[in-house]
Amino acid sequence: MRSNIDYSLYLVTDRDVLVDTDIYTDVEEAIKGGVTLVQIREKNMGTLEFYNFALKLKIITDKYKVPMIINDRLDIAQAIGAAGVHLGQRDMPADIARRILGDNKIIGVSTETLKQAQKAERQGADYVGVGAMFHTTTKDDASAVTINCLKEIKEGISIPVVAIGGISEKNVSLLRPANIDGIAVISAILGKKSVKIAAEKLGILIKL
Ligand code: TZP
Ligand code: MG
Repeated sequence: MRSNIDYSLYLVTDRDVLVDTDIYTDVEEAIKGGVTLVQIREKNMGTLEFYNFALKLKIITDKYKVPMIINDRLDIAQAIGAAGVHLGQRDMPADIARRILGDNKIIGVSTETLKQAQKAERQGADYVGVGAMFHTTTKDDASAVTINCLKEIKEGISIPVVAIGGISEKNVSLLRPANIDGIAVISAILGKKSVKIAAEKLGILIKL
């Protein structure tokens, strides 16, 4: 359980959407552009590769004092001393993850309904991710969540709510009625030629 975490501009990694540079440069540029939290999400990496990858990225996030969260893999999070984990509905249950990781780690859970979000909160999650809000090509199995449902989730739980899925500078303002705590993006930052400028632009838009 960690409070005082800034969820406002949450970057999730995916090496497949990068334009020219490498992920290390891009994550650093994104942080310079204002990203407040980074999640390492790698679906097709063996343990050793994932461990080395996350360790290298943590040097960058530590340099800027930005918390780094690992998708799914509690063991990798523990091994590198990450700030926490992000869990899907088919990953380790949040209460078990809490028992393993202790109270000082951030635990986030992906949710699509109020029921799932309430369960995550009961199980000790620090925040929920909600989506996909808009069409996304970055995750094949993401289902659609309406702005109304996002609002209902925000009003129905007390932990922070982060929207995800297809969020870009063009549609981010549509989320405003839900009064959420942050947006999580992959392609709207990492898919852009200037990652830093993309992060800066989104950072301005979320404050409007
Ligand atoms: N979970 C729900 S949608 C999504 C994840 C990880 C992908 C978000 O990627 P993008 O590029 O910001 O749409
Ligand atoms: Mg997962």
